[in-house]
Amino acid sequence: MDTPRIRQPGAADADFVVVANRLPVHLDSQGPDGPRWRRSPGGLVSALEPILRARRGAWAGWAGTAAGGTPAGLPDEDVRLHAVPLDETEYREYYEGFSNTTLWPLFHDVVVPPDFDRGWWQSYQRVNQRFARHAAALAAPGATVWVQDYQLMLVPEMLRALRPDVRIGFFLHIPFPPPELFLQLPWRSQIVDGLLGADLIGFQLPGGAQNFLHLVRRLRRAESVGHAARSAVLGTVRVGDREVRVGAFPISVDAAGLEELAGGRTVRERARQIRRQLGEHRRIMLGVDRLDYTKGIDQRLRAFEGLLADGRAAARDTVLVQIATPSRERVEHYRLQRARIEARVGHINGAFGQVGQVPVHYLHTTVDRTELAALYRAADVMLVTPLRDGMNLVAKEFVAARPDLGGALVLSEFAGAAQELTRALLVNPHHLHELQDVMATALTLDPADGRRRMEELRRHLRERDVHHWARSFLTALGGAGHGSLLPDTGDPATRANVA
Ligand code: ADQ
Repeated sequence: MDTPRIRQPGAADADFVVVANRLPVHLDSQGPDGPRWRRSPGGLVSALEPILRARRGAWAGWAGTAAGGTPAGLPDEDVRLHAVPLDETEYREYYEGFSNTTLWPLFHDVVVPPDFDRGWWQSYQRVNQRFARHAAALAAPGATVWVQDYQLMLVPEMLRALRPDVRIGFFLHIPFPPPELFLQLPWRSQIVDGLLGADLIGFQLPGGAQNFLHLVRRLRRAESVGHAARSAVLGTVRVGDREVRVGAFPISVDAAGLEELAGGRTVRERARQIRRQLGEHRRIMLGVDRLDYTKGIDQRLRAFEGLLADGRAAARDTVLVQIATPSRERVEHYRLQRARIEARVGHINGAFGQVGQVPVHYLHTTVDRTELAALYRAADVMLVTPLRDGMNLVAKEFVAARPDLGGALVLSEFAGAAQELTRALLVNPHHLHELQDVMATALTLDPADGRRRMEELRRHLRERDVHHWARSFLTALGGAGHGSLLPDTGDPATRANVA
């Protein structure tokens, strides 16, 4: 799937349909024969690709191109991609507006205040309806459709109205907030009804699933909610004659793939080169994030500045490398956040650097997988300090990329990953002094202790990788009486989670 094709609407013949805001490809270049597409990196596509291939699968999503964007293309024999068009206004209102200026901050503890705008909501409804129509047109009779994330929370109900024969799963990648926050949303009942169109609603953490069940109890009759403490499924909701299952399925990374990449010669050499470039004798702290106000980049920089100020770190012996992927750049809070971060980097380097030796290396860019793996391998301390995060894959990627058992992971308690990666150095990033202390501890961690911690983290990740995640969700969605969606691979997840 290196140069994937995007197909036009065709026959309803897919047994397994993934519906996500984005297709797992991006436009590489415009050649004489039309657009060339490149596969976008990401765990979701690696996890789902084998299933898409085995089960006559299709993936429906926006292709990421501007107005009218349905790129031409022919069916791809292996993985069929199907573009859902969005125009510029819809991108602004449905994506940047309702998804990322209303839902994103509301679901992340209101780190910044969400905006509620009726026009954006109408656009969100229209676009969700379009995604539902496209999914309905792709799905074979009795197919399974897996809808992804907060941009598409109305799709399950809309799709069910169009195609009552299909089985529908929904997975939320971001946190689900406590009811008292969610209830601020003017369109709260519609969103809940939208989700309840699914047969299985998956959250990252049990806490998110419980928040949702509490909310349903408040908004609908209490007796509609039942308990089902079976494997990952934590509760059920009765909707008419249907039963909707609600559970927790923590997402993960392709641990084996990353380990292989990180253990390879190219990555090891590049990691050595990075260390040489930054100064052999210096300790390297690393941050890798989308430039998002939920990721706690500013807090991390402030904490590092404090360590430089009180002498627990100095530019000559410590360097912080912060890689920040450009993200949602037209949304106001993202612009403000970028300005704040860049001003702070400038301030720190101005105050504590000297010619040829700055304490912070800040790159506002996306790096490729090899470079990312090399950075993970070069780091002495990985800083993952979000104020709130559904899971955080960077933390898991770092662990997967350290077969040498080196490196210390500083991890926010407010990242979903903290519930599994309990042997990391856990920290409350809202508490500046604690963050400084934990960063200082990480810089001086006893190597034997560090290796023991890393060993345990890696053991967990080997069992709970992204393939385990996809299998456990799809097995739970398959449910009793419908037969499993997956062949029995011997993975315990396939056997354990049949509800
Ligand atoms: P994100 O908020 O995007 O995901 P995260 O889970 O950390 O956050 O995933 C980011 C991905 O982008 C990682 O795979 C990382 O390697 C990559 N990345 C980040 N910065 C990069 C850079 N500069 N260059 C290259 N790659 C970079 C949402 C939720 C998370 C949840 C995931 C998956 O917000 O909580 O873990 O979905 O469910």
